[in-house]
Amino acid sequence: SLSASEFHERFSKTNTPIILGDAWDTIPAHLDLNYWRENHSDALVPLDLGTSSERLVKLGDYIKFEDKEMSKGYCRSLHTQVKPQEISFILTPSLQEWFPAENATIKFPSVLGTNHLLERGKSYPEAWSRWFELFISNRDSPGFPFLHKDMCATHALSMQIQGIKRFILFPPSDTCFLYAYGNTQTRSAVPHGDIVNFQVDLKQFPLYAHANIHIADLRAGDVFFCPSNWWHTTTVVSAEPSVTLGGNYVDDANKEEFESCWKEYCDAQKLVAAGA
Ligand SMILES: O=C(O)CCC(=O)C(=O)O
Ligand SMILES: [Fe+2]
Repeated sequence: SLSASEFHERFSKTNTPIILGDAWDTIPAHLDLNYWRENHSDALVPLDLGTSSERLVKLGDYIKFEDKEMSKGYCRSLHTQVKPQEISFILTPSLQEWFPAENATIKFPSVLGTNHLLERGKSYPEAWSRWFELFISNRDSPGFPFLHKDMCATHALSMQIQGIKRFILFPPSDTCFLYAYGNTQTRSAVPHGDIVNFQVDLKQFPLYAHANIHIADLRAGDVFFCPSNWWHTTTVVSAEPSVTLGGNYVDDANKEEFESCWKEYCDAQKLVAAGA
């Protein structure tokens, strides 16, 4: 029953994560495992197998969850056709690349307000105007492989279709405790597996002791708002496999920071293209 303006005032403007429970009327509830099995069994999807290896498999084979090796993989936002060195130039969200017709039917939840990525005539990829990602895994998969924050200060949303997915989160002010690395400083060196098992080695990562961990268990029918610059990683905690539709967007609260990050990103790409 929350209105878009109430959502904006209470959660978006204050950059506060929130689970909107029992939001079935807002999410594409039909996209459960049965649907994927019945309609897209032969489609090839990428599985993240950890330690930088991945493999294309038939979706129907994977979601039987019978093959031990395959079951340890995470079907997530990787690319099926693009070579790794091209990824940063293409920036097509996974659902759009794997299942464009399904992607076209998904609606941005109206409670989240105005999504500025829908505006045309901007330099960022048109594909971002329908920025949805498909995530499927079960408890045998370690989950999203690293603690990170999403690019260009975008907000993230997750629509939980089936199973229970655990988000582990840290506020932006914890960045100094999370051992950020990489060109954009958006990944944490603290191992994902140790975070989700609450076993981080404090001798190796002493500052982690000061971090403020938050846990959000998403149940089927939930919509989760992960505000810009919040660090997050995930794992599945239900016996039932998990199906999540994720996405990223920009509203009034993060527009300015998004635009400045996007400009910086484009400038960096120009340098890379010039051989820097
Ligand atoms: O649903 C998940 O595993 C989280 C995905 C995520 O954080 C991302 O794709 O950036
Ligand atoms: Fe993310």
